[in-house]
Amino acid sequence: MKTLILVDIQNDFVPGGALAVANGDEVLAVANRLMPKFDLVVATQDWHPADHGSFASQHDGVKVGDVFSFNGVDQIAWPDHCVQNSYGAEFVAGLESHLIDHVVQKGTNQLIDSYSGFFDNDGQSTTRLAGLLKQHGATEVAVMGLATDYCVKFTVLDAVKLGFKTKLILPGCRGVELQAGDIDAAVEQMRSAGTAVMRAC
Ligand code: VGL
Ligand code: ZN
Repeated sequence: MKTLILVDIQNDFVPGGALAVANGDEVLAVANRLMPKFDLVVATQDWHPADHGSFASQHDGVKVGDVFSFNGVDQIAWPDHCVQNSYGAEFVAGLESHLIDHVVQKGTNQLIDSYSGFFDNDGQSTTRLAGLLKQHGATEVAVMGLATDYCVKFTVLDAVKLGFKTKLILPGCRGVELQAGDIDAAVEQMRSAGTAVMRAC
């Protein structure tokens, strides 16, 4: 069972979006080319309530990019993005979404962010992703999407922790790079955790 996980290929993460990742739209062609080669395609969708606690707009004195403590977890303050049922939360037009078998939404709890497709950032609650993969008998996953240094990284690290043989498809990823070097550091972290890093595909 070859499984592809597409992470957060949504309007808000591509140029023009609320949390635009530089060249984020370039992952579309890679996703479209790879989907037909996999038996199972699962896409994650960042899916926040309008008053989500990761939004700087919800906190007095907090600006976008600040790190603040949110219910005991360090949280980066983001611009409002991927609000449920908004255009920004939709998959990018041009993504061949009829080839997606399952969509897993995350970040739905107002009180905690969820970068990983598997767990919320406090590691407490799970999405249905792990169960879905097990139900399909998946033991290996390939991961690509947005953003390399946040949702892709945490999804990959959790996949490894859960025992999936995990590949990172680097040409299908683009990152936020809040600080210079964040993307390279994220790739190195994934590699040293046991992820095979594919630099071509
Ligand atoms: C993401 C920041 C906030 C991502 C989601 O998809 O990488 N980053 N929410
Ligand atoms: Zn988010």
